[in-house]
Amino acid sequence: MELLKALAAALERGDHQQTLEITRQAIKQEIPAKRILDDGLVAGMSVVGERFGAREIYLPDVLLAAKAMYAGLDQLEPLLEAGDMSAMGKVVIGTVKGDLHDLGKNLVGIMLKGAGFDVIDLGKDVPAAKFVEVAVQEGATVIGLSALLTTTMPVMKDVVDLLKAKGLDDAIKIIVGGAPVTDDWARQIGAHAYAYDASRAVESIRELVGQV
Ligand code: B1M
Repeated sequence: MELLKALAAALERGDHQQTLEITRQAIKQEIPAKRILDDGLVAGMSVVGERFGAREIYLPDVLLAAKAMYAGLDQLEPLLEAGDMSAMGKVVIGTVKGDLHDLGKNLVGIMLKGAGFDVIDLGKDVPAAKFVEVAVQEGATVIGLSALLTTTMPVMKDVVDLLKAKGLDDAIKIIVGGAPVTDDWARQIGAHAYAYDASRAVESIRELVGQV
């Protein structure tokens, strides 16, 4: 659809004003929020990632694209959150220590809230011990870890190991995700689940909550 292509293009240019306006237009035209997200904002950000990886654009461009993505996400958030609000359980989420990428983690949080979960978002650059400490304090049954850098993925294993050392890995389940994270990695470090994207994270977390 032309409008969503224009949205992706505005995000690629890092034009937050246009991203905001086109997102509003798309909402007005009653295009489903999930579609605006996937075919507009996320599609644009994928191109930004490829171009950054190929050194065609640089960090300031990526920062502008992230700012634009937040402008669009702000508009979509109430629609994505407008799901079934019955309490499904408590989930602690965050991006692991050393990692400042939080767009994907925030999306997971938005979708979880929409599905009726109580979400405690610890933000980004979160030390391993903090995840376990807050989950215990708050009586959460799931910890969701996000990592976007290969160098920060090992922090996920630290959280799993810490939970095991405290004998809590039956009571609290860990799900991992983020662009470089795979199902194999999740198995290798002993996490209970892996999800490729935010929608699948919600499905997996529903299953994990059922296991506790
Ligand atoms: Co950075 N960055 N970045 N970056 N950045 C990547 C990740 C990179 C792949 C780009 C590239 O080279 N092609 C590369 C990593 C290479 C690697 O490790 N192999 C990279 C790099 C190198 C860096 C810096 C080191 C650059 C530098 O300083 N020289 C630096 C590191 C800073 C740090 O963290 N310490 C850096 C910085 C940044 C910005 C701050 C500029 C910005 C982040 C802004 C922000 O998040 N607030 C940024 C961005 C935007 C990106 C790319 C372009 C886009 C990431 C993104 O937001 N995607 C990224 C390229 C890419 O991923 N292709 C890149 C959109 C988002 C919706 O998707 O986060 O993947 P994503 O989330 C998805 C799924 O992964 C999944 O669900 C979401 C979709 O539904 N998911 C989960 C995520 N978490 C989940 C958790 C779950 C389940 C699913 O369960 C709990």
